[in-house]
Amino acid sequence: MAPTGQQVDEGKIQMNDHFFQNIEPIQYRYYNPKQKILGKTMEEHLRISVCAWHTFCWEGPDMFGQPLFHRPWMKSPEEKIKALFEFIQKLGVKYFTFHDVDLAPAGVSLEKITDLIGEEMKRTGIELLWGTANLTGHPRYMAGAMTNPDPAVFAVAAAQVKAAIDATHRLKGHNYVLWNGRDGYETLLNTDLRQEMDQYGRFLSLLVDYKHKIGFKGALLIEPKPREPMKHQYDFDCATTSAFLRKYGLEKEFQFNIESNHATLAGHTFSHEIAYALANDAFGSLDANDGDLLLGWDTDQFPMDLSQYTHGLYLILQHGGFKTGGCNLDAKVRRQSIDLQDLFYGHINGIETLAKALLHAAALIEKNDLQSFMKKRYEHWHSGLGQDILHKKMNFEQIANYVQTHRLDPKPHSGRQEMLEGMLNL
Ligand code: XUL
Ligand code: CO
Repeated sequence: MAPTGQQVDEGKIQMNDHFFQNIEPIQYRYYNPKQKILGKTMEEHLRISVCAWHTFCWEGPDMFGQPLFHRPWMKSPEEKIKALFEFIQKLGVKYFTFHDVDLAPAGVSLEKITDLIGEEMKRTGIELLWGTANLTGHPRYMAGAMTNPDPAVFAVAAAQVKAAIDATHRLKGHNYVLWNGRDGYETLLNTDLRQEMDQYGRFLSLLVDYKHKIGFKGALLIEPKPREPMKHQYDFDCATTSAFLRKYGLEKEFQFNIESNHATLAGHTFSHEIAYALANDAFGSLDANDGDLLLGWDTDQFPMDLSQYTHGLYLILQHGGFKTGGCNLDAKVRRQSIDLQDLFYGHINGIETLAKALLHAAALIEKNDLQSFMKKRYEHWHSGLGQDILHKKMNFEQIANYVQTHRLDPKPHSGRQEMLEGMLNL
């Protein structure tokens, strides 16, 4: 059994500098992990995590250009793991996330790699926010993993996810994530939509059964994304995925991992997706990044949009904050940022944005102006007519009679959007 971060004695944490020897542990302007805000430390609120795939695995190719990041750790999984943990220690955050293939590519035993990761977790005190399986890269998944027309591909995907959740469980991961980028379709001319949705539903039920069987205590999260690489996705956004989960009776078993850039690709704001998940008791975690609204794809930039994160964290804090989830920096440097120090600038910017947004969001909660405006706006639903309607004491005819007998002629009220925007930003 691999040891994990939770058992670490903080006094025994060692720094093993190798790849980033000339970089001192980062001191931030806003991120102060031990600072208390609304009864919890910043570290406990934000639960910031660094992902293994972008910085440690991605070599920087694009549609027209070759790979150009030749990082010193890319030669072996062992070096990647070393670099990942050294980097996170320099940043001074507490969590990481990984896909099976990030650290255990084809031909490398995930079990052996899990042992190695466990040793690094023990040495550093860093914990696993979530693990996942990459079900998009391998050619066998060309026509989807669980929604593939061939049941043999479904079976291989099931075996892969079983191994990935086993590894996540051994490493005491706080969540297990599914993002199934090819489980959608390009054309209905070759796609049986009902059949594919039934397959996907079946796969998720199998995963739920297995999770309970092994006693995995973390949450199962789905990460909606509307397109890219496929044109239509079965998990387009939180609302579409909620309907899908309800159809298969799975809505109590999954929460959402909401990614800012995925929300905007779906034509929503990040706050909309967060609010929708919270309103349906399905909020789990965040993949914190920014998209470029002028480009039509998932650019995964470091989070810099302060007002978007202020609003998002304000909504989350109002609902009691993160439980098993956190803020995973699912972000990468631009292709021209070729130096190792650029990796630090990107992550530092993201962490500072989250910290500053948390401070703003907490100040908004303390001031209470936005909440009291909202409360007042709906106050009539909390007594008399409003309560009678909501609690089924009136039918359509009785409501119509009420309108007549009370000569109801409601007057419009300002929504005060500009005043509220000022409260959020100033
Ligand atoms: C893809 C994406 C993934 C998931 C994990 O757009 O965001 O990296 O976060 O599979
Ligand atoms: Co993501």
